[in-house]
Amino acid sequence: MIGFFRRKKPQDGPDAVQTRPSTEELAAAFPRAPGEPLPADAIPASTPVADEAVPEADAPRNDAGPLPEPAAAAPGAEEPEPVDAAPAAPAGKSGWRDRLRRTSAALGLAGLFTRNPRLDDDLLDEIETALLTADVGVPATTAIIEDLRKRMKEREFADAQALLKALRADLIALIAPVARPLVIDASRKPFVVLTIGVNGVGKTTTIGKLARRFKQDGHSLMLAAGDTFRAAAVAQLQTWGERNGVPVVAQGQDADPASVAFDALQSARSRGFDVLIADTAGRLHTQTGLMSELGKIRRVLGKIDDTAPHEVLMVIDGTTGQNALSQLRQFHAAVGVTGLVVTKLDGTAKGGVVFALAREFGIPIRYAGIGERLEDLRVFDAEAFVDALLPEALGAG
Ligand SMILES: Nc1nc2c(ncn2[C@@H]2O[C@H](COP(=O)(O)OP(=O)(O)O)[C@@H](O)[C@H]2O)c(=O)[nH]1
Ligand SMILES: [Mg+2]
Repeated sequence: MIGFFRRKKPQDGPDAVQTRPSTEELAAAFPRAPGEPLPADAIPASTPVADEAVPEADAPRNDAGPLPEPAAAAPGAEEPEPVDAAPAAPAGKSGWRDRLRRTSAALGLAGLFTRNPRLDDDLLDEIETALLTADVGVPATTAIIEDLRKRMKEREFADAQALLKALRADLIALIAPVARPLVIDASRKPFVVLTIGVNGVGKTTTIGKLARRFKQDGHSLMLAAGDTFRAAAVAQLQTWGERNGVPVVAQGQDADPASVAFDALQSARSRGFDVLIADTAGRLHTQTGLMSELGKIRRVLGKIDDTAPHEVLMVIDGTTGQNALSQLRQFHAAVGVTGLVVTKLDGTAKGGVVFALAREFGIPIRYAGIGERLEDLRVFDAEAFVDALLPEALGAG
């Protein structure tokens, strides 16, 4: 049978069947087919992982691979190079504002308030529509609008500008609790970051950005090429490693990702690195077999250090809108997410999903991706984010 590889998983119940696409279908789905040669300086696997150390590492690799998700797998998702032609975002709040234009435009509040609107229910309706358009989601939008309506009825606002100030405060209050930066615990050596998410969301790019950041902060670090589904994915991580002068542990394409993670942690520990960041293949949150593979990676890391991974960092593509919620729900159930990175906030009108994520899960948002360059990863800052979405005059005040 060349076409489909099917496997029935007993725990999935009688009707659950894993359907795998053929190599040809995958090649068509991923514009750059596997097969790119690995750089010669890849650090080889030092020791093969003993069977007893990885008892779960028995599933054939063919059974676990990413499928593209229409909303997330953007063309060019496999480019190892960032777009160096585009300048990095300016530092500070202006960088956020510069990059979040589309979401800001979707909110459309700047235009609304320059028209000097009347303080009435129509104004609230307009704000409600703007929040929904930017994908803030119904529950978070309703909570904000009801709060503003109540306070308007109580005559708390002198004018529309005062209401906008209250909106700003409400938006910040919604996300401030999740703006908790990632702190590398120096007593965990190495501090292990497991990076997960759907295909094409920006995991590998984010790892490259993080490597730069951690190095600048004085941490020594190592990367693990745990996306073994495509040779190109291994090469992409190695390119980021080279750019940052950071070693990459790889076993090449088709290696068991749990084995790569195990090997990398052993190596990072024996060489005394401060941080290990492990990449993984993208997977759909609906693919039960692939989701359980993440649990396996987690367990295998725990065999070397029972506190590892110290951060399960889920990367979410900000352009996916409300779909991000079901992705996070499933990944969290499978592997326990401890932190989020929301990427591509520079290219979306749907950046409001950050508010929905914050309200529904309360999981810390560690970083925001606001561009493709190494510098374009910001520690998530609730005020800077909200002010980038609202009229400038208000943000400055
Ligand atoms: N505009 C923009 N593009 C990004 C950002 N983060 C990643 N990308 C792009 O998203 C695409 C997929 O990234 P990649 O790291 O390969 O995704 P992965 O499949 O999750 O590892 C690449 O073209 C990246 O340059 C971001 O914050 N902004
Ligand atoms: Mg990747």
